[in-house]
Amino acid sequence: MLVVNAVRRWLASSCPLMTDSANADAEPPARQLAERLLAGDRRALARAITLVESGDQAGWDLLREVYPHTGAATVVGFTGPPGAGKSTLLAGLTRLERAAGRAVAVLSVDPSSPVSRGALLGDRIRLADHFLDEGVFIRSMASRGALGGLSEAAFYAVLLMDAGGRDPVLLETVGVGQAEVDVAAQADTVVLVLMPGAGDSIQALKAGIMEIPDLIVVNKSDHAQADATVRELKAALALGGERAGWRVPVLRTRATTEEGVEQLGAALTAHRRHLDASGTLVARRRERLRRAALELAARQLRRRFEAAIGEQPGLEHVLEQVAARRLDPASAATALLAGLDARAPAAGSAPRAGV
Ligand SMILES: Nc1nc2c(ncn2[C@@H]2O[C@H](COP(=O)(O)OP(=O)(O)O)[C@@H](O)[C@H]2O)c(=O)[nH]1
Ligand SMILES: [Mg+2]
Repeated sequence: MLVVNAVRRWLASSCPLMTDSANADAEPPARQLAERLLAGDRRALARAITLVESGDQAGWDLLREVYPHTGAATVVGFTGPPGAGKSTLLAGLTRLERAAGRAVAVLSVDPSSPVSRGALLGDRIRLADHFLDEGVFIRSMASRGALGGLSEAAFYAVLLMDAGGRDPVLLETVGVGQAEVDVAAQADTVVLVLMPGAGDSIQALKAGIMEIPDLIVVNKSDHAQADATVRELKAALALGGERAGWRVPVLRTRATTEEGVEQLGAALTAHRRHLDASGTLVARRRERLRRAALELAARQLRRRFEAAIGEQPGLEHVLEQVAARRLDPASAATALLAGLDARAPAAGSAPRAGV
C-alpha cells in the first residue's frame, strides 16, 4: 500500500494529466471533500452528491461535516406537466441569477423514468448555455441509483448544493404525480408551470386533488389560449388561492424569448419576503428537517426488522402461523416486535446512517 501511495504521489507530481485518475482511486477523506465543497468547488459537489445518492458511508460522513453550514440557500421547486416549459424557464432564470452574481444549482428529478434519459436529456440541452459556467451546477436524477428513494436523494442533494454555496437551488420535477409532490415539498417556494389549455390541471386544482402551489406560471403565452387559461386559473384560485396572507399570483411567460422571466424572478423574491415576514419559512424548514430524520430512522428500523426475520426462525414461524390462520395478524405483529426488541443491539453500537 505504501508503495502504491508513493507511486501515486510521484505520478501526481510528475504528470499533471494523471492527477485526476490517481485521486479517483484514493478517496479523499470526508473532511477534505467537505472543505472543497464548502469552498464552492463544483467537482467536489458532484462527487458528494454521487456518494450520498449511492448510500456510501463516506457520503453520510460528509453530510455530517457540512450540515451545520446549510440553510442559506433559497430552494425553489418547479412542477408541472412535461413539455410545459419548466427547463426553458429555468435556463432563463439561471441567466437572471448569474447576471446578479449568484451561484446557481439546478436539480432535475424524474421519478417516472428508471434512468436519466428522455426528458432529462432535453433539459440538459436547454441548459447547455450554462455548462461552461463554474457558477452554474446542473444535475439530474432518475429513480435508479437512489437507494432510499428519489425524494430522499433529492433532499440530500439539495442540502449539499446549499452547503456548496449555491443560492438559489432550482429544483425541477418532471410530471405531476405523488413522487413529484414529495420532491416539491423540499422547496421553500413551489411554482406550478402550466401551458395554455391545461384543463386537467385546472380541474385538479379546483377539486383539491392537486395542492395549490405558491405561484402559477402560464408559459407559452405566445399561444392563442393563454389569456383564457390565465382567466380560468384566476377564477379557480378565487376560491382558495390565499394562504397566510399570500395571494397566489398567476404569471404569464414566454420562456423561449425570456418574456416574463424577470417578473417571475420578482415574484419569487416577493414570496421569499413573505415567507420570512410570516414565519412560514422557519416552520416549513423545521418540518422538512424533522421529517427527514424520522424517515431515515424508520427505514433503518425496517431493515433491522427484515434482517431479524431472516435470521430468526422463530419470527419466520410466527408469519407462517398467520398464513395458516392459526394466529391473527395483530397478535403476530406484537410477537414480531417483541422478537425484534429481544435482539436490539446494545446501546452505543450505532447503526450506519442511511443504509
Ligand atoms: N412556443 C413556445 N414554446 C416554448 C415556450 N417555452 C418552452 N417552449 C418549448 O416547449 C418545449 C418543452 O420545453 P421544456 O422546457 O423542455 O419543458 P419541460 O418538460 O416542462 O421542462 C421545448 O421545445 C421548448 O422550446 C414558450 O414560451 N413558447
Ligand atoms: Mg424539463
